[in-house]
Amino acid sequence: MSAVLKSPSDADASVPEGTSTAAETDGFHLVIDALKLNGIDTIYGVPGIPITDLTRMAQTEGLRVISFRHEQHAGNAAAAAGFLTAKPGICLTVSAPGFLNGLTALANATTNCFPMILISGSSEREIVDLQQGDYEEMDQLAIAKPLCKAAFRVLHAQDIGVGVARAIRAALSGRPGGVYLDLPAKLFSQTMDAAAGAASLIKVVDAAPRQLPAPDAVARALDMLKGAKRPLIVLGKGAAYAQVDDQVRAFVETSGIPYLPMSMAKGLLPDTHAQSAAAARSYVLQEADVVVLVGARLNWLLSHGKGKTWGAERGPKQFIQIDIAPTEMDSNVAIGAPLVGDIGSCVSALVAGMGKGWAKPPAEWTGAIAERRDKNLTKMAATLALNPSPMNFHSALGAIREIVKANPEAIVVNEGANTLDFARSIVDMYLPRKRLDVGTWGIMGIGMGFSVAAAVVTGKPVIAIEGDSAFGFSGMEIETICRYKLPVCVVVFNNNGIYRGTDVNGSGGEDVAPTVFVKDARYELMMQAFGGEGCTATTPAELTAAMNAAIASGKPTLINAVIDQTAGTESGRITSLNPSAAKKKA
Ligand code: ADP
Ligand code: TPW
Ligand code: MG
Repeated sequence: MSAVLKSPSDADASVPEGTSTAAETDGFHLVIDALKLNGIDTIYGVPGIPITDLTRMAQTEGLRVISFRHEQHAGNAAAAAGFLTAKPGICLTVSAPGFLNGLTALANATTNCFPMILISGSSEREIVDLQQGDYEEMDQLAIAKPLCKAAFRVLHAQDIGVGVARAIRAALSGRPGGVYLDLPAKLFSQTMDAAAGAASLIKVVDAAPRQLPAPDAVARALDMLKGAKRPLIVLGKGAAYAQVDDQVRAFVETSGIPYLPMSMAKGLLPDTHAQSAAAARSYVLQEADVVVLVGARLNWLLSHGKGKTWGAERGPKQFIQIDIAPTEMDSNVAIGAPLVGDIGSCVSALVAGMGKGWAKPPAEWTGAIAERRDKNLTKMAATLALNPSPMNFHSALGAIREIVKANPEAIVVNEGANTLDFARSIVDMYLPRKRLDVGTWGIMGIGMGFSVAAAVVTGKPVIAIEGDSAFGFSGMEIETICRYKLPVCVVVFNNNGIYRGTDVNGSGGEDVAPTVFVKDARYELMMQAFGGEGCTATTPAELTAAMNAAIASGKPTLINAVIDQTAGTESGRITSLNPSAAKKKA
């Protein structure tokens, strides 16, 4: 507990008559104490009025303060920290513009079900509400509300404890998400008696209560599963977030059911697991008759559970869905067996209900999957073994695949279009929560923020596999990476642009096409500018050597990996989502 202890002479000089001269605390210290009391040890943010002193004092009081170059990346770091630790990540910003810069990350965290709290300083309520033009005037609370799970404002120092506690509960309980906490400038200098201040703080007990599934819901799910001839499990990032790795594994292995990991659930079981159907994805989605969703939504990433991808012509499928959010059920297709509860409790109840004599899925099904998987893996091995010049996505990722295999504890951060899609399918993951990517929105710009958080939270090496466009959204944060000496190795897949570097200006004018960047850009020089290691790799061997050196040294490194500018496709694997022009070219 920190307090602003006033000496008698201070009191004589500055405290008005009748004011207590006992130990006092203030808004700054109450915010810091409330966070510390709740086990929060790191703040990601950008200083400025009115929170500059808050960042200084937080550092003095033993919190780690990671100061960024732009709030969006601080916010993304907080979100990734939330996903990795299941504690809310904290992003701290100044008012209006800083707040808005952090808001994209808050909305993205909410969309992805990551717990984070955006704390922003704000201007004078009296002036803001009368719209009299205060410094950085904005009604931040109203703007944040529709973009996050909950939003609170604290006006009095004695309510800081409650405000922080409510923010933590809202971020963590039920479906996790982003929370906004508005702290007006005046709050920070408000003083109160230190003992009363300490007593006003709340240590949140059981912020994410377990939620047991109803026994009849478990029985219904088991009945459905018993009748399955071609069952399939889909593991989503909710299952990774829940940190119940042993229970999830027990469910998969006891049931013997083949599973598909969504991208951030890769490694929950090693991608090399015998039951992984990832290399036969299209086949299992089409052919499965009963599907168990474990912390995965039937959104666009799973083609909404219907259509050709799901073998619609073979008739409807039956779904069992495990999720903590009851309203997720039936969001896209009928869920015949909803299992509402926390994933640990739900999968444990299923395993208990299976008992000893549970019949594994028919060999006809698992055999057909194995056959396709082996065929596809053989095909992929042949492609990865090619060594074209210039490098393409496959040959570069073939090298990275081996690096990750040798360093399974490393965290992979991944964004881009082709760079994302190829990396997701080529780079196997071996441990839970080691892959962070563009998530539910397919958002660009998470790269360096997620990398910073991954390094800060885990202390393990981070490998950021970045499209050259994707990297640009957060590239300036390599200074942050250098400043905090973080073990981050950024590999920029440099194909001269968005998707490809080959587009031409249809008008014949001098400007390059909208998707094209400066050719042969030297991204590695950016890292050198801040004292990190920077180099170019034009072959898989050079890439391997540079990555091994980066991991061995732990030094911030940027490798400019030169990729064939003709190799990519429009939007990677989601070309079909581009609207096509009704009017064809003349
Ligand atoms: P993916 O993109 O990997 O398919 P989604 O983000 O779509 O995953 O889905 C994650 C789901 O997990 C969300 O619907 C969320 O409510 C759910 N979830 C998150 N944590 C838990 C938990 N502890 N228990 C149950 N469900 C959870
Ligand atoms: C916040 C649209 C999707 S993918 C992408 C953009 C701009 C970049 C693809 O090029 P990159 O990868 O990274 O070089 P590659 O390997 O295919 O060449 N703004 C935001 N989010 C998204 N998704 C976009 C724009 C987009
Ligand atoms: Mg590119």
